[in-house]
Amino acid sequence: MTDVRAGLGRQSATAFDEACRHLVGGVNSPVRAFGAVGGTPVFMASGCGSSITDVDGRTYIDYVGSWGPLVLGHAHPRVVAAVQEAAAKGTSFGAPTEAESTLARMIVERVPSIEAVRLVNSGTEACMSAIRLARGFTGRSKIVKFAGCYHGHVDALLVEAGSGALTFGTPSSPGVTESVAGDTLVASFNDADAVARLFEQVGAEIAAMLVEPIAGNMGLVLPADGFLERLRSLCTEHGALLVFDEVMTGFRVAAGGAQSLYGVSPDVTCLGKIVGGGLPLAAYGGRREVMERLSPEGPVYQAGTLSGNPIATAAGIATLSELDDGVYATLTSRSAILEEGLISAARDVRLPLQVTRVGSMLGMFFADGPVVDLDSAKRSDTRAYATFFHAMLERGVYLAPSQFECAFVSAAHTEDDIDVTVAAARESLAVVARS
Ligand code: KE4
Repeated sequence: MTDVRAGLGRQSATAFDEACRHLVGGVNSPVRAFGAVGGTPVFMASGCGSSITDVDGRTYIDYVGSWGPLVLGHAHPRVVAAVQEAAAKGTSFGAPTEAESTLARMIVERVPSIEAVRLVNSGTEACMSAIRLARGFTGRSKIVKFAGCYHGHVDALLVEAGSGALTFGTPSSPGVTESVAGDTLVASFNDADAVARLFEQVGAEIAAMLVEPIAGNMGLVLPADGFLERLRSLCTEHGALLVFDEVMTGFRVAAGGAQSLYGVSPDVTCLGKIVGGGLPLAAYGGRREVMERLSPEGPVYQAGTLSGNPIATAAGIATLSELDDGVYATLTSRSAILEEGLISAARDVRLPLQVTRVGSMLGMFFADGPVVDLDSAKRSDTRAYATFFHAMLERGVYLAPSQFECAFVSAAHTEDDIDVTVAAARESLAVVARS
């Protein structure tokens, strides 16, 4: 029987009280506050390989991995050494460095659709800049996004489907103006016909379509056969740019990202998470004809004090350097064992659990039928997920504190980690079944 830890650690509770004194909500990113699963957030103190340790000294097998960046696991020796060596030479210059060129070359070598790239500091910044670039390149204003896809806290993308046939966006957050949201059209993921209708109606005004090629922010939702190919052809036909947001999938599902798995080339790709090795670094890149519209070559402005920061580029270079075919094969095989274990455990307690997986990204929906878009994702039993989350936490397994996120397996997760996780899931699913 896995040791079931009673309740929350005392030190985490104290740390949360202290954090709430000066940090809004006690956190620096909302999902960390455990709002979706209830309870008080666990404060972490350190990580090593596949495990993470909280301020009470409790250690967990970590499937959050900082929301994706830690594909090598925590504190990988090569990444730590690279960061230490870079830091000792100075933390920032605000001037070009050779490391930025090295990382740019590594990105171009791995992602064939990218001929030129710009390094930035977050996925949000990459997506925000890609939109501006697309509008500058096409001279058009409208952006198409998909319900349930998340691209960071960009005003133009904090938009949900409005009413009415044209699905003009309405703000999904106060502070986003109607005029900004009005330039964003929202379609349903995997509904290519709805996108075709949008193009029929306002195609000449559409600058770009932005999509997570594998959606990871409504849980893990795979593109239907032909969906991405259809988006590609619609954008080509109407002169809009196809932008793949591969902040999560880039270097995660394959060296060349989702676009290499599905054989669909976007005009621009947004990257983040893994490309920075756990440090604040992201990127966007694409066809040179598009990218050269960016300042200083072109008129589309985008800048950043810490863009291409030497410490972050060192972490990114060290991380990408470790990711060879053998690592991807191991990531996939270990993740497949976990997927099968979860499916089998849910079947044994007759719980409706949909498990989705691409490479080392997994999703779990407590839902009766397949999840193909936001509406079907929302039919999941989020209370069941919350119960599962806490039961797993008590058994030493740290999952995303939200049903609408993904689990990530790292190269540091051993077969034993997977076995322990499946055993904990078997017990935790029994808890859900009894609740
Ligand atoms: P950041 O600005 O958080 O670096 O990246 C935004 C972003 C853009 N595109 C995709 C596909 C993303 O998944 C993200 C950020 N992902 C979330 C987790 N699903 C970050 C976690 C958080 O917000 O704290």
